[in-house]
Amino acid sequence: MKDLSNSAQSPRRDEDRPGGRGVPDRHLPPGLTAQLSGPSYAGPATFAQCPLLSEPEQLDSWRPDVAIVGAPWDDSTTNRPGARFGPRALRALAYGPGTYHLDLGVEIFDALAVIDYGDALCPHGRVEASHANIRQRVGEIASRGIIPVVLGGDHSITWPAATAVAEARGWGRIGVVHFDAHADTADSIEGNLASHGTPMRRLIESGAVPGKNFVQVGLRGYWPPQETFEWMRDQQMRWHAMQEVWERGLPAVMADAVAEALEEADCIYLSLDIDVLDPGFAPGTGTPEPGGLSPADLLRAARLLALETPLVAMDVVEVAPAYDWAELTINNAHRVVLEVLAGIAVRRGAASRIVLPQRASDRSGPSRPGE
Ligand SMILES: [Mn+2]
Repeated sequence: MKDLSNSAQSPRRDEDRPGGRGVPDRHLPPGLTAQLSGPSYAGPATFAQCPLLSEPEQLDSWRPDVAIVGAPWDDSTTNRPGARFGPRALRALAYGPGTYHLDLGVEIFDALAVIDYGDALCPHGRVEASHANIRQRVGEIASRGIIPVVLGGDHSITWPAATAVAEARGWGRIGVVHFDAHADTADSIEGNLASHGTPMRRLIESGAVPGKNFVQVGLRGYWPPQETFEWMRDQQMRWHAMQEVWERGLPAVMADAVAEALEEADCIYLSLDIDVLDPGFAPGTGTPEPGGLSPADLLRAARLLALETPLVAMDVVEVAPAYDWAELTINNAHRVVLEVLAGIAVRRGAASRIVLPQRASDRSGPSRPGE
């Protein structure tokens, strides 16, 4: 059971935080602590039963390492809508058996202070207002040196979210590792510049993320068309299609992707469209494309990024619960976040306090993440 009010503090905390000094104030009323300490199907629905904060000032006093924030916007979908229900479903329906990471040997929420910062307000049909609210709420997190984990929403929310992170961490200095069945680099779709098929082009055009800093993994199927890929080549984007994953295996592809992402970027934004998974594992999404990744691969790839790159933000998008079956998609999306949180915990120093299980293939001296 995690201790909600007394998460371990990283010794680097004060240096990491602008103006961060002294002991964080992480007091929760005992009744709320009790409410958040029961089984995951009961009590207020916050992500992984983390404390709920709503005000920027509370971020200053609590000083979490990570803030979860919802972006329940799906009016930019080209096919099946419904991702507006993603954040609440991830909070309410995900199965929460515990928080000890078996492979990394880390008690995630002991090593990392994580809070739920609620949702950005997304009034229906008002894309400009909704995207502005997402940009502001993510900015409130990122500008304080806190890692935002954004729960979509359709993929258009990556435009304002990554823009806010670029503003906080360095315009043109972040790299984006983008898992998706689709490149999402169209110029416009049906005249819509803010479609869920266009956010990556907007980020490149604005200069928030240069094309060279984009690495995409998992592309497959029948979209976008050839001229879009020619534009992507002109931007010096890199991508690793499912065909390459099928031929080389994901570990080899990820080694290249990590190296490419860090070539020029100072830090990494992970953008994860759940449709990168095969629809057999993630039917609850707007634009399912057969032939995708398995959870066993995706979870380890996300973990690897958190372990081996300076990851400063992530989003998980396109979770549309109405099309889900038995919470398959919900649980996979939830676990992707847990993998990243565990990886960040180890990277930030929890590794010195844990013993990793030794692999049979590496008896002579296992290399430990964080070393
Ligand atoms: Mn996408």
